[in-house]
Amino acid sequence: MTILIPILGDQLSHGLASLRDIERKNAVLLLMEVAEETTYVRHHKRKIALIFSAMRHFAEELRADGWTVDYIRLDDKGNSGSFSGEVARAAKRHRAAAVRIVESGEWRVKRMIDGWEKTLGLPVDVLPDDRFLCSILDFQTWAQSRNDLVMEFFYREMRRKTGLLMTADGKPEGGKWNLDAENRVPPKHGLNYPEPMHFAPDAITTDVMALVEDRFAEHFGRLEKFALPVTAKQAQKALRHFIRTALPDFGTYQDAMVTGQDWLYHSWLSPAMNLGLLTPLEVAQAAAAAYATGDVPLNAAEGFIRQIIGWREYVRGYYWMEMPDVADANALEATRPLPEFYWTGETDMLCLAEAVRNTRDHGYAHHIQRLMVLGNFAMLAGVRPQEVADWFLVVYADAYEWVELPNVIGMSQHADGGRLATKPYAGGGAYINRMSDHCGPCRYDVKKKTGPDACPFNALYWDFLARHERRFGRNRRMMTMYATWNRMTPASRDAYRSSAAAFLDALEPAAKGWARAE
Ligand code: FAD
Ligand code: DLZ
Ligand code: SF4
Repeated sequence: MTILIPILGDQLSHGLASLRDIERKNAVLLLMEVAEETTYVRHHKRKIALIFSAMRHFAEELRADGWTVDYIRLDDKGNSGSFSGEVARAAKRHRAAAVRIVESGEWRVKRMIDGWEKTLGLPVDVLPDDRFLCSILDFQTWAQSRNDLVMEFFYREMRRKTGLLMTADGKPEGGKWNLDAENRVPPKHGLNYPEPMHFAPDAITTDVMALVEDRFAEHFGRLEKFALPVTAKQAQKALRHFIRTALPDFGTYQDAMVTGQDWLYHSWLSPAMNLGLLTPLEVAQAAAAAYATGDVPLNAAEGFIRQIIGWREYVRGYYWMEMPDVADANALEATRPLPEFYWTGETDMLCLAEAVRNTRDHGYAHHIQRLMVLGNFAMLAGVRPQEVADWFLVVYADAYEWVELPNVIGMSQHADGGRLATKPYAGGGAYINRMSDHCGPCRYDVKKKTGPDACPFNALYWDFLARHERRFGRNRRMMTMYATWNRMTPASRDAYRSSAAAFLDALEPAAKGWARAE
């Protein structure tokens, strides 16, 4: 009796639940390169190359390990172009008696899988994805036991559950759960920024890059100098390299932005983790071990581990709890189209131009560029959150909807009405100036408040607060800002609002077709 085991492109883990407790001779593993997944949004070229290369490498490793693997390439004759089509063809080809699959990372794909029992006429066993530390059910149980969804409390539960950075008597290492007060220092001159480990493309990656250049030439992004890890072994090397060279300063400079420094002290491990080449637990454990041996300070280890066992698990739980409605959420009723410069990088605002360049070149921008530059601008400008979400899903090599959507809709656009974040992540030019070196050479003056030469973030910030005073005016965390706004003279308030309006009127909307084919 043959069991067909489809393995999706972000399930490239040897410890995957569907590969456990099964006789190899009874199983056929199916990996599928399908057109629908590459173009339902028109992903960054680097992301497609990464996924195909990692899938092809993983298939080779599985074969070497004694599994029977059926690998469908994008250009194979008869490729139906969809997961459902390929599973149906493979079920027939192998006379499968049943299908076994690990739950998908995306709602869209879950809906496809939910239909398979009926369309295939076979039993379909869907297993929980236990590469995550918190199951979908456990997150919902935690959420139902609370009035709000504050991440910090979820994170403490995860520290207790994993025992990471915990003392023998169940207390947080160093006496505090969260050491952010020691982090987020502005960049200084003379810092040495480490580079992430680069992996030269081998024959498999080179083939895939040629395929991507040929088939997806019109997609956003650059493929040159592709250097991402595409196997678990490479990803483990990248992890060790990060822990040695960058983690010690990760916490301190977590929010810094420096022109031409594309990674600073960040790990760039999200693509490997999200594909399954690294598990979150092994990454967090490696950081905790470096703290235990005295190689990294506590503020760095704690800050990094919090992102992984805290934020990463939290947004995944939030996604499955809030879908599908959250995808359409638009609490701030934002309707503006995404500006064209998100695709071209052609803007005089240097912070934004630099974030888009980074994104185009590497399929990467670090968290503060995503949140406080790209996301912040879109929210202040009132861009429709679904256009922002499409952009973020297209442009990052680590973007899968389960992690991208909560970060965009919840964290950066406040479009869920504050379910994920109690206060919008809004900031004016002063924040960007403090945390970066972008403002000095920018054509706009960050110190000017209004007028054509003033930093646009300044007027947009106050205009945003004014537009949403009914919603945020009583928010305890925003009262000081509203008190400042209300102390201004009517003439000052008008100057902010007309400066913002003039700037927004001149914004060129993005041409259609960048994110989704027309
Ligand atoms: P590091 O700074 O080295 O952090 C370590 C790890 O922590 C990351 O690799 C990631 O796995 C995890 N992490 C950190 N912050 C978050 C977070 N907010 N949510 C989930 N995991 C987190 N991350 C994605 O993996 N995919 C996305 O599509 C994505 N979209 C985002 C969109 C917006 C608007 C924002 C504000 C954040 C988004 N993030 C996303 C979260 C975060 O920005 C990236 O995980 C991080 O920049 C990846 O780079 P890194 O590996 O160098 O991270
Ligand atoms: C993002 C992506 C792309 C571009 N291509 C494929 C593919 O051809 N085959 C595949 O198995 N997965 C691909 N993926 C990932 C999926 O779109 C999807 O994000 C995950 O399977 C999560 O459900
Ligand atoms: Fe960005 Fe304003 Fe600074 Fe220019 S002045 S880099 S637009 S924050």
